[in-house]
Order: sequence, then C-alpha cells, then structure tokens
Amino acid sequence: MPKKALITGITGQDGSHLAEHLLSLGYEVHGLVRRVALEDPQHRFGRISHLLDRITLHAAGVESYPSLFHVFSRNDFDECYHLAAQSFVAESFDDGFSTMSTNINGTHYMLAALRDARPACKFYFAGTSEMFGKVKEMPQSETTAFHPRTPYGISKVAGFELTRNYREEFGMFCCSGILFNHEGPRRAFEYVTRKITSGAVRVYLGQAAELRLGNLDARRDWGHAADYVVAMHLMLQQPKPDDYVVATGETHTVREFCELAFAELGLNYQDHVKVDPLFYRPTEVEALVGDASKARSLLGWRPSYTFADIVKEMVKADLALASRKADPVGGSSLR
Ligand code: NDP
Ligand code: GDR
Repeated sequence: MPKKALITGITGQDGSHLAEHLLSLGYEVHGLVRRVALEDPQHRFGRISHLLDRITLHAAGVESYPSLFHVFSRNDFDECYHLAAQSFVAESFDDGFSTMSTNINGTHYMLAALRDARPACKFYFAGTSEMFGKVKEMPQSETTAFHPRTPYGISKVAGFELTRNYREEFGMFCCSGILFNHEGPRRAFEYVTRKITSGAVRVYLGQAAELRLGNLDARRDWGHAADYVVAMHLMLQQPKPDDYVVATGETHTVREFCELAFAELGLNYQDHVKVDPLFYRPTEVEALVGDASKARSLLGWRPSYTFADIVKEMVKADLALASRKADPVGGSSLR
C-alpha cells in the first residue's frame, strides 16, 4: 500500500516541490486548497498544473476546524505537511492580525482536527529562521533562543510551540523544521531573490531602467526549495519526532545576490539598483546563518545547490519566461 500524505499550501513554492518529491517516492499525494482556488484553477494552480492528474485536492479552510475534521475523518493520511501560511514577512507588518489568524489558528485547528480524527498521522510544521529574529548567537541552531522581530515571526513561534505541545501533551508524532530562506524559479515575485532576478531580466530586456530595493546589507542563508523539501520528508521518517534546523551554513547579503544576478546578464548592479526607503522594514532581521549539523548527522541531509547555482537558475528561468510572454516577469512594488 502506498503511503498517503496530505500537503496544506500545495499551491505554494514548497508545496509544489514537496508534491513532486513525494510522488517520486511512490506516495499517494493529497492537497488541501482554498475553495476559491478550485474555482480559478488557471490562475491558482500555476505551480502544480503539471501534477493535477496525479494528486487529489480537497477544498477546506485551515481556519475552519469543521472543514479540516471533515477531510481528516474521511481520509486515513499517514503524513501531513502543514505548509499553508501567510508567508510574506513584509505583509505581516501591514496586517499582523490576519497573519496571526492564518498562521496560529490555522496550525492550531490542523493539530486539533488531527488529534480528534487521525491521531496516528505524523505532522510537519513549517517553522522558520524568522523565529530567531534579533539573533542571540551565530550560527543559529535548534538550541538558539527565539527573539522574533515581525508579526510573521511571532506567529511562527506560536505555531512551533503548539506543535511541540501536541507532541508532549498528546504523544503525537509532531515535528517542526526550522527552515532558513529557500528559493528557486517558483518563488513568488515579491520576495527579494525573485524580485532581483525578474528585475534584472526586465532591465536587460529594456523593459525597466532600474530596480528599487530596500536594505541591501541584510544577510540571509539562502538554499534551494527542492533540497529543503527532502529534509521535511526525512524528519517524518525518523524513529522519534523532533525539530531540525535546515540551512546551508553560508550567509550572503542582498547586495551579493544583486551583484551575481546582474553579472549573469553582463550588467553591473550598481548602474541599476536604487535603494528606496519604501522597502525598508520597521524592524529588520539583519543577519541569519544556520547550523544544520543535527539534520546532517541524524537525517543524512545536505544541500546540493550552491548560492551561485540558485542565482544562475533563477535568472535563466526568468529569461526563459520573458521570451515566452510579452511582459511576463512582473515587477513588484510590494515591500
Ligand atoms: P508560499 O507563499 O509560496 O505558499 C504559501 C501557501 O499557503 C500557498 O499554497 C497558499 O495558498 C497557502 N495559504 C496562504 N494563506 C492561506 C490561507 N489563509 N488559507 C489556506 N491556505 C493559505 O510559501 P512557501 O511555499 O515559500 O513556504 C511554505 C511554508 O514554509 C510557509 O508556511 C512558510 O511560512 C514556511 N517557510 C518558508 C520558507 C521559505 O524560504 N520559502 C522558509 C521557512 C519557512 P494560495 O495559493 O491559495 O494563496
Ligand atoms: P524574508 O524574505 O523576509 O527573509 O522571508 P524576503 O525575500 O522578503 O526578504 C529577505 C531580505 O531582503 C531584504 N530586502 C527586501 N525584501 C523584499 N521582499 N523586497 C525588497 O525590495 C527588499 N530589499 C531588501 C529584506 O529586508 C530582508 O532582510 C522569507 C519568507 O519565505 C518567509 O516565509 C520565511 O520564513 C523566511 O524567508 C525564512
């Protein structure tokens, strides 16, 4: 019998990579989507359109216990990957309440519905390096104290604690991945990496003269989403549930990302990137770098993409996208 997995947030960057990975391992893959997505598949299913005939979708709201209970009571999932979240940090400053509601209540309802309907189902929570925020040490590991600096980070700390509590209080197999930034050509346009690669391509094609960004000195530990979903799956295959940092151990500035991306197109970023205070955050997470030794030794996980590989792949993909459409790569004015 193939294992049955449910992915919430299957329409997102990670959900689409995870669905591919689990299908390649022989899983029966199910996804939870908003009803509105089912009504507008052309726009909402862009990242999973190539998988639609191999997966089963269920319409449910992560903020509705009854709709989750309904799905869980009719399907005996072995594993559940809870990825659905309001994941754009800048948006969380503008609307902290809806970020908290989706990310905290959504996680709580998922856990409660699983406990009531499928307590044996293993659960993965999408934790994040944003929980470290104003970092207490370099690099950050599973033992580093949290100090979130954004409503998003706070919501994820709450989700992390709920997940740990369901493990301890109800004995459920609940794990959190503390994943550092991970990217790729499926990243949405408002995140800085995709904003840079799509923006550089627009400049290269003469569709834009400049690219406006915020803090170029912020440092992130950037990996590739295709590598990181492998770690999510490995966490749920261990004898005991636990939490793991997933990171490359390298840190780079936004400026370095710009330098490589523009250079890939034969351009100098200094001629085109303009700093705009609009894109600064009220409280910034200045520098992140993860220590993934636990994932390396217990899960046998390691990243396969280098920083340079990721930048190259994203620029190449945006260039290919631009050649398929007239003005395809968007351009984001969002913070
Ligand atoms: P995306 O933003 O690409 O995907 C988010 C997913 O969540 C989408 O499928 C979206 O559905 C769904 N979603 C958002 N709001 C709701 C809601 N109110 N109800 C139901 N579904 C909702 O994120 P990623 O794939 O990049 O990230 C996956 C998870 O991992 C998130 O929880 C994120 O916070 C976390 N994470 C991501 C990291 C990264 O670097 N990518 C690092 C660490 C953690 P729809 O398409 O309908 O909008
Ligand atoms: P982040 O990703 O906040 O780390 O969250 P993002 O790419 O949005 O920002 C990274 C860094 O770049 C700086 N920056 C800008 N960011 C954006 N979006 N737009 C700009 O114009 C810009 N200029 C500079 C930011 O200030 C920041 O320091 C991502 C998300 O995927 C989260 O869901 C996830 O939890 C974390 O990564 C780990």
